[in-house]
Amino acid sequence: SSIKKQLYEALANADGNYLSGQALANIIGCSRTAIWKHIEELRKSGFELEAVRKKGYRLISKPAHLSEHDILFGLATKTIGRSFHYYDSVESTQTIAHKAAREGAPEGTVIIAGEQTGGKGRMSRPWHSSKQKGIWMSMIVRPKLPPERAPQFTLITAIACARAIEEVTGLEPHIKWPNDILYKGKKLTGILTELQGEADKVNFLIIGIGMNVNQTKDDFPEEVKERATSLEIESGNSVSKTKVVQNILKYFEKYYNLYMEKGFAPLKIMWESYAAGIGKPIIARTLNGEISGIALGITDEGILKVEDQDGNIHHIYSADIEFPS
Ligand code: BTX
Repeated sequence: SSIKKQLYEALANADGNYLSGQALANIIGCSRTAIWKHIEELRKSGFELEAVRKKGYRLISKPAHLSEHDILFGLATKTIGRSFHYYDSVESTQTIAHKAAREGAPEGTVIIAGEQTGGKGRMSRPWHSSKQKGIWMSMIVRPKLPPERAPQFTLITAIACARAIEEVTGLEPHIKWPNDILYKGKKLTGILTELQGEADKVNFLIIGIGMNVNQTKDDFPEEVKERATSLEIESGNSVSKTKVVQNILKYFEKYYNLYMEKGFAPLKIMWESYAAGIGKPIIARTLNGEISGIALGITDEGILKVEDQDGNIHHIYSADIEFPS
């Protein structure tokens, strides 16, 4: 909230000196009760604050991890991320976002967590979300569109993530249809788009992004160690999660607006510039079986086209893709 942000600014500007509740109330223009309440809020977000009778409040340290404040300070968006909730530890940011959306959370609301104890991928597969090492977040959007357009949001989000990675680290990632971002074939990021809608319209989408940022190889569990990587492993430096989040939100807003205005065509071109495996042999595992062939590209709807060895062209709506070696 804006009181919380102003409170943080006032305490940060005080340079470790005490400010009384009344002084803070005067600076911000609110009641002392509101100050007290927002001091508690700051504590919950990981700020260490000292309260001394007759002296007031003093900022001892701000959280070393992602914080709403740091993210909001440098955020260049109009709607995406303007409503923002950080949690230290949750089961899954998707679950929290679904609940918030049902309760009316506005377009662009972002839920972000330091750690997920039950992070999930597609088809209820686990998503490892180790503490403070990555970006675990969900965005709520409410586009006025029919539900069949929802899968395109996975592709739009992938472009935004790839762009943000490039901008912050200089690495050049690839997108593997539909929902993975890879670097040298290893998984950096997974995207999970969930839909709440009716037959003819989307009520809301929850777009989950799990991005590995500062893990070392040993931070990954055995089952994914060989197939996963992080920005730190690939760039050789520790990477600011705050900056990456700010950039994901910035590019997502930009591409989302472009999409609502001009449709998927301009995004398709961008998507193709990042795509891995187009023109190459792939195996697509769908719920109805396996299709092997050459990936031709995507349609204007974002559907994958694969040509099998008999020359039949298959339209694939959802699958796990493997690049045979
Ligand atoms: P997916 O089904 O395409 O990928 C899941 C698979 O990826 C797992 O079965 C495992 O093999 C592998 N995997 C698990 N964790 C990691 C990891 N940290 N890095 C690389 N590979 C891994 C991908 O689903 C979609 C993931 C979305 C995650 C976000 S995090 C914020 C939001 N909350 C939530 O619970 N999910 C989303």
